[in-house]
Amino acid sequence: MSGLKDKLYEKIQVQRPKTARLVKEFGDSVVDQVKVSQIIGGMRGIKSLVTDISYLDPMEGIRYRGFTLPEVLEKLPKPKGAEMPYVEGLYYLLLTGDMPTQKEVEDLMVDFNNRRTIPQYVKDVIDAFPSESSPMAILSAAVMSLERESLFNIKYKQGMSKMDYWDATYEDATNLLAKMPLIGAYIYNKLYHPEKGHRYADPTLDLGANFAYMMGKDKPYDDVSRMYFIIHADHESGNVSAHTGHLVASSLSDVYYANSAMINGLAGPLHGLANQEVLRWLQGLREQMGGKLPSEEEMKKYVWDTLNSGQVIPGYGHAVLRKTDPRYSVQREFCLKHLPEDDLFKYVDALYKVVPDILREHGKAKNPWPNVDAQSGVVQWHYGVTQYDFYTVLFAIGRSLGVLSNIIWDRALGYSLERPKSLTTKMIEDMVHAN
Ligand code: HAX
Repeated sequence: MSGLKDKLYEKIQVQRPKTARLVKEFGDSVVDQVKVSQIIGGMRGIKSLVTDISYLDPMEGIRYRGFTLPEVLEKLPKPKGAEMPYVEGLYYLLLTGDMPTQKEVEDLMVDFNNRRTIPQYVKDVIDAFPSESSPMAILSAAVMSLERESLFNIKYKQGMSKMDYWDATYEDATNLLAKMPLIGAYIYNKLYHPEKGHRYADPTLDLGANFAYMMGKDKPYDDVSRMYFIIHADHESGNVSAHTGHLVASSLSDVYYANSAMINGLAGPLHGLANQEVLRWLQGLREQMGGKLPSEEEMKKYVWDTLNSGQVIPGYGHAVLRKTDPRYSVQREFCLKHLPEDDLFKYVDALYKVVPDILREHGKAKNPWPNVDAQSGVVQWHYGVTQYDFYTVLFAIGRSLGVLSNIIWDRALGYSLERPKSLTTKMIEDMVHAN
């Protein structure tokens, strides 16, 4: 057992009786009421999921295990000379709630590195896709092809005890997490740089640095990758990607099925695809402007034209947040430090000055402030990842950390198969008219 797995098992033993007691002694206590607008409006805000891994406060933004993003970035151990922490350390924190020591993270890094080879058949699956395919579709299929490796499946068929589900799930999840960045880099090189070929992983490098190496990118792209994977890791459980992963896993489908489904949910333009939509939209503006920075009036006109044509402003608004997303702010600070003169960064900055007021005047969006996606494409573009179709793949690699950590805990605490109840429209009409 790695140190992380021992620690996780200790935490599971402490948590199991708490969850069991809640159900046994307080199972009938009421936590929330449901309105018709919530049922028809995508179950918005209904308190019906439980996770201890992260919590999203509408005004403050995300906390991982009680830590804000700046705290996570400051307190997690870092590789020597790096500005951003080990991604492996975040997995430790998400799973256990404890900040790991340098030694604990370095041990975990070795464990990850031992798990990260991708089998040839996965490369064959990726290579079989035509080059104009969506990288998200390829990623989902590549993860799916790995399903035959699932230890959970093998052990389940052998009659594994429910108490051990978490263990096999931990093994599957950690194997998959270690491989995700390699799969991502393989897809990138196949689609966008076939002339360069593929690099083998460097066993001396941590997850973020090895990803940068396999992408063919120099420093500080290792720090960009670490930052990117860490800030995208989790956003509590109700967002489409996290919820999809949890839902699929609730039927005891293994993590390969669940994470592939999570990737498919992330690929929608209202969710993870928004980061590439921002870049596509900004490039449209840049073309209109012949490359020059628009004046405030020109910027306002472009925003209004988008709204008046019935489209949303990508990268703005949020289902839960009601202030600027701290994931946006973390990246903005990175940009101010490393690329203040970047052309696109100036566009994003100029947008920040006009969009919130316009959205308020437009009067629809409940949150006029930018979300994570408004800023993330700019950082990638600056370091030469200009193929914006790929950005959601990067998001998916990060999001896998949170989704898979949650699934391990779902199994440890024996969370049930999800099965909400549906009604017909007529039934709802009858209910409201009867009141
Ligand atoms: N531009 C224009 N209109 C917007 C808007 C925006 N950025 N954000 C919300 N609205 C509109 C909605 O479309 C909705 O209009 P209708 O009443 O006509 O349907 C209205 O304002 C109320 O929406 P809301 O309650 O404020 O927001 P929702 O919870 O329904 O949706 C979204 C949240 C993130 C989907 C929404 O704000 C949006 O479409 N934003 C742009 C796309 C985007 O940036 N998505 C990424 C979000 C972060 C994320 O999950 N990343 O993965």
